[in-house]
Amino acid sequence: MSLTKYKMQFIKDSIDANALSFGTFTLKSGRISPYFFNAGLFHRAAHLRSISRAYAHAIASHTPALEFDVLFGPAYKGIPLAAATLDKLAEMDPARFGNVSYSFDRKEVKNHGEGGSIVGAPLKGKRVVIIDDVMTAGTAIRGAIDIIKREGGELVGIVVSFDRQEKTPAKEGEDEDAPRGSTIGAVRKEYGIPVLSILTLDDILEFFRGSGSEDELKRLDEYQKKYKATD
Ligand code: OMP
Repeated sequence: MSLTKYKMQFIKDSIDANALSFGTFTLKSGRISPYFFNAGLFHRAAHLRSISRAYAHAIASHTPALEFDVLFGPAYKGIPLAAATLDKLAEMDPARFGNVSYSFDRKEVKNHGEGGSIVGAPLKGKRVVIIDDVMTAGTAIRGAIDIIKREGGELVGIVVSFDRQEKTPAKEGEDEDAPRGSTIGAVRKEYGIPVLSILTLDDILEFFRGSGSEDELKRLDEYQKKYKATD
């Protein structure tokens, strides 16, 4: 397996934006990780262009083709991602994506003016793809799925920027070291939909294998051996 040109470029841009950083990080799960991916750091124009292009590429190149009407970006982090990615999709393939819409939720429901909790395209009866940053425990994604259900939309896919490929933390009484699946895998099975990601930890390992950064590679490799999910 070799990294595609667009994955290579996105890894380089992620390091340049400091969105992919190496050191010692405590995760939401309490695990101590030698790396962290922070999609919020793609705020410079050139970086926003890079991440939205990478999302658009992941969506457009998925097989079988992902057919959808609305790209839904949950507040707050998903909002600029949805708008910028849809713009890139329409630029890449106007015939296929020119009529797709975006929307997002309000954190506080507005009961004056136009009212409601969705801004942008209504979701009722629409095929919806969720765009989000990183899925760890899946809390944010499950919140977005509830919104789509409540609004009468049909969830057909999810796209995230980074898949850490980690097993879920052990539940009470479970052995932490026992093999387990990932949250992304669980969401795929539960909803029967594709969950795409621009990059995975495997991609980062491959990148370092090719670049001779032995120290990073060793730490990442050890971490992956310890926490890699079965799916
Ligand atoms: P869920 O909404 O529970 O899936 O968690 C997503 C959160 O994981 C993000 O909002 C971050 O706080 C966190 N996170 C990252 O963004 N990047 C990482 O590389 C690792 C984590 C994490 O804490 O696991």
